[in-house]
Amino acid sequence: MNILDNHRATDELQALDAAHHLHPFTDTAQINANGARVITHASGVHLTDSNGEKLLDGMAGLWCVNIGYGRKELANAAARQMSQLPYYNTFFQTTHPPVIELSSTLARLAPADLNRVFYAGSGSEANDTNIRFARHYWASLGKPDKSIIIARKNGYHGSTLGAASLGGMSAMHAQGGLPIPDVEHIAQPYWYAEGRDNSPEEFGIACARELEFAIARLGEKNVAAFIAEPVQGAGGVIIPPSTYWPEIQRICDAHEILLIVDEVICGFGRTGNWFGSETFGIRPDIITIAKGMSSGYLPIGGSIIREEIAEVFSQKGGEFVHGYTYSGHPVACAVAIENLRIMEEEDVIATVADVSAPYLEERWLSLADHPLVGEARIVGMMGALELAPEKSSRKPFASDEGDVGLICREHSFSNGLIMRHVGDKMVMSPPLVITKSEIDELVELAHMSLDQTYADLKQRGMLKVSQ
Ligand code: PXG
Repeated sequence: MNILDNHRATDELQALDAAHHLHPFTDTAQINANGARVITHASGVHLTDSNGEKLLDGMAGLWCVNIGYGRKELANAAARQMSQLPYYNTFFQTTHPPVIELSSTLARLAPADLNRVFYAGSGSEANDTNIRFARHYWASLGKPDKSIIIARKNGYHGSTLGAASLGGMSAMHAQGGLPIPDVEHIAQPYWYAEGRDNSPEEFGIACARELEFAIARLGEKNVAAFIAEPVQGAGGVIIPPSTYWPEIQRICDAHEILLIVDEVICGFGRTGNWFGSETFGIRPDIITIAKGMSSGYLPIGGSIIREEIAEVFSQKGGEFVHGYTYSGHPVACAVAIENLRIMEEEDVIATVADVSAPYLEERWLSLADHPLVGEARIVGMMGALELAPEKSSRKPFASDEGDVGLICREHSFSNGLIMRHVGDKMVMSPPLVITKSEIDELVELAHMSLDQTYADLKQRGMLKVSQ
């Protein structure tokens, strides 16, 4: 039997899935009525479903399969480590070679003096660590009142209680009594939707100044940290105006607060450098990492902390009463090491910066000419299209937000392209190893999906502007 065909028939799989599996970020009634799409294998940038249909994965899984699917070296690294030491913890004065190797590799690759790594199983867990770390850091310096974390509306930092509180997704806060205490949210630098008559540059400064106003309002003595993604991914690939990050950096330098940069999506090449912080000239105190670190082959996340801060923390903090069973899991570490080795050996980042990202940019931005597209934007290998009822007014559709995006997403899936919709924005973030001809395929399928969506909207009378 072919190992790849070792599964039940599609309808049987769907019925069992509906009966026993609850999906994340999913309306259960809806998925069970439609039947989930069953993905059975993958290679390079393509997925195959249980009916043998091939899909171009324009999302790299969930923004994570940076080196593409089917890399045997990663499977072999996992198998080797599983045979030698499948598990041991890093609590109680113990360690193991893979976690040591990975930590020193990350310290070498991470910006400047980010040198010490605390591991988690995911980006969410790592951001929970960051909350506890930042608060305990200030407490150990005799400033226990510094506990407020300032974050942003429409930011995404994960799904655990702490990380979802840092996130600024109102739909998430509405379920389960969030946010936790001492988290404040300021405006996001989303010029297209919120910039009104300001130029992007003016708007970038105005949004950044909200941080300074928040620090003044809350009292610097009460603020522990500011957290933000270099580019908001799940929020819809919101690329800040060029003025934003320099002003944020100035404010963080001028005040005694930690700057936590969530690199879970932007890290490991997505923006054309190893880290988004390099692309935007940010000097973080802590970065959150996950996803691309292992190209998603195994779950692993972490926080990389600036040497000086980690040193103070180690000298004054005593025991940090925090950790996960799988902090520094040896097999996940071995896979991450192999993933990073391949990225370095194959010069993945340089190829992105010099070849793939410029080509994807040229092709992606050409979609801005489509009558349904109000704006096309891209940085590195992540981009968005603002679907709009009229070309240049930046006004939304009269229909509920997300209705149009969903229609386009469905067309895209039927055409064999995985794009995600965030409201009425289409976003893409393909594996970094996508070739030029695969980029052509992606953009042509996206174009076709836009045409079909446009025809649908016309037919249904949905090309109406919100009043
Ligand atoms: N920070 C950022 C910036 C993220 O994008 C997390 C933290 C949380 O990581 P974990 O590993 O706990 O999921 C993320 C995750 C989407 C989508 O649909 C995005 C994420 C996760 C799931 C879905 O865009 N980002």
